[in-house]
Amino acid sequence: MKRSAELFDRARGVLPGGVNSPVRAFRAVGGTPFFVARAEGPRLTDVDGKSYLDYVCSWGPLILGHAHPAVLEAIRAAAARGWSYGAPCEAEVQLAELVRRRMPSVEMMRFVNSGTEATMAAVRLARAATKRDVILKFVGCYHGHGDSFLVKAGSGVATLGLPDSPGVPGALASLTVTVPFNDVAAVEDVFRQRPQQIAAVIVEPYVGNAGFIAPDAEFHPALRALCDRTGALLIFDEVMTGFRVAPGGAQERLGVRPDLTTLGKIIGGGMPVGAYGGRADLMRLIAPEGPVYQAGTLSGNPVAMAAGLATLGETSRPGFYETLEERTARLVAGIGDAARRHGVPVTVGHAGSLWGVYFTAGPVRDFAQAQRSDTALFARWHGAALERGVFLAPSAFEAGFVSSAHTDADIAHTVTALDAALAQALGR
Ligand code: KE4
Repeated sequence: MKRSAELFDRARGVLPGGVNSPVRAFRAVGGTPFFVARAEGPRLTDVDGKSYLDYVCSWGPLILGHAHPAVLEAIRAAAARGWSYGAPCEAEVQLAELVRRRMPSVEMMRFVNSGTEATMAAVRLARAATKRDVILKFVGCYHGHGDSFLVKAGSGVATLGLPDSPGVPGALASLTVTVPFNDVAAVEDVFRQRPQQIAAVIVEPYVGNAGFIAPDAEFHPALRALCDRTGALLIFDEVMTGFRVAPGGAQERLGVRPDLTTLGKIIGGGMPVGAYGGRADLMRLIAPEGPVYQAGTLSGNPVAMAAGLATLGETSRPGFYETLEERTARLVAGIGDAARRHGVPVTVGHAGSLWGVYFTAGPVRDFAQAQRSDTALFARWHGAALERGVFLAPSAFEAGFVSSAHTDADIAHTVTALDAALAQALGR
């Protein structure tokens, strides 16, 4: 860990917390982050030469694993033709048409450079289209660092939000209402108390930013019906679930059609890409066709488009998602069996190759229940797993991922290593 430690010391002198995104600093699990020298397939190798089976996968984008040959070749070929034009290119159209084929609710879309940009633009569009200001989100769901989303629940269920970060104006936070995930009654209360005020409901269809929380069967159909009845728009934030939990994302898996969808991660294959899209009548309100402004210097970047096209192309192969889901099921079953053998209360879950583990007895239907999990045990488990060459997300409240580069042997090795890591974390 010597070289990583040296680099982390240097990094902390020039980057807040030594990182470019907070979760990477390992604050939730202790210890200090390893610095990556290279990555290939399912593995990361750090600057001290230690390799790890990677279940973070760049927080979702790398569904094919690292440095996939098809994606590498697409990036190389695109870069050789120049890597930023400031003018339209064919790849933007090709990727948009591919997204639409896989996700028919996305009749039109706009590429941006991150999931945060996508959700910010989607909420601005929803407010413009409905001429309403209030948005409803769910506790534990993360939609990027836009001011409207860094909001904590007010005291009462329907109380307007309070800033959850310095720098977020109270006036803006008060336009966001936050209720528990899976709580249809709480959503109905908000609509009853704020008739005709709700511009949009934005939701992670499967919550991947609180660990892994699956929706109740009736939850999303209820949200759809409430939005239809009240004129609010339903926004599925599929930055994490899009093309991850099914070929057409969570909306295909759940059979619910949102008005708007936000995307990111996989559609860039690891290059900076986000997107928002949905009903054409809504998207035609976006400049220059309509009055709602949104822009971006590097939006639709040709190299990023090429990476996204190559990535989605590989996921279109027959059996891709089935194999991935089967391997993920084997991983989480192995973790759950090991925890039960060690006498540890555990709740595991997955959808496609998005998965999560809580050290608490189930069910975990919302963030409050997730918070009952033993985060100290998770932190010790995370460290012991690292020692055994397995990299889990450095927080009990983050989801895990499996890529198509993870083989059956990798999964079996991981289950054995995580079993031993749990024994160590339990002091056995
Ligand atoms: P980005 O701005 O980080 O590209 O996307 C924000 C975002 C929006 N919506 C959902 C559902 C997301 O999961 C994300 C980002 N996810 C986190 C993972 N917890 C990114 C990791 C990080 O912040 O470093």
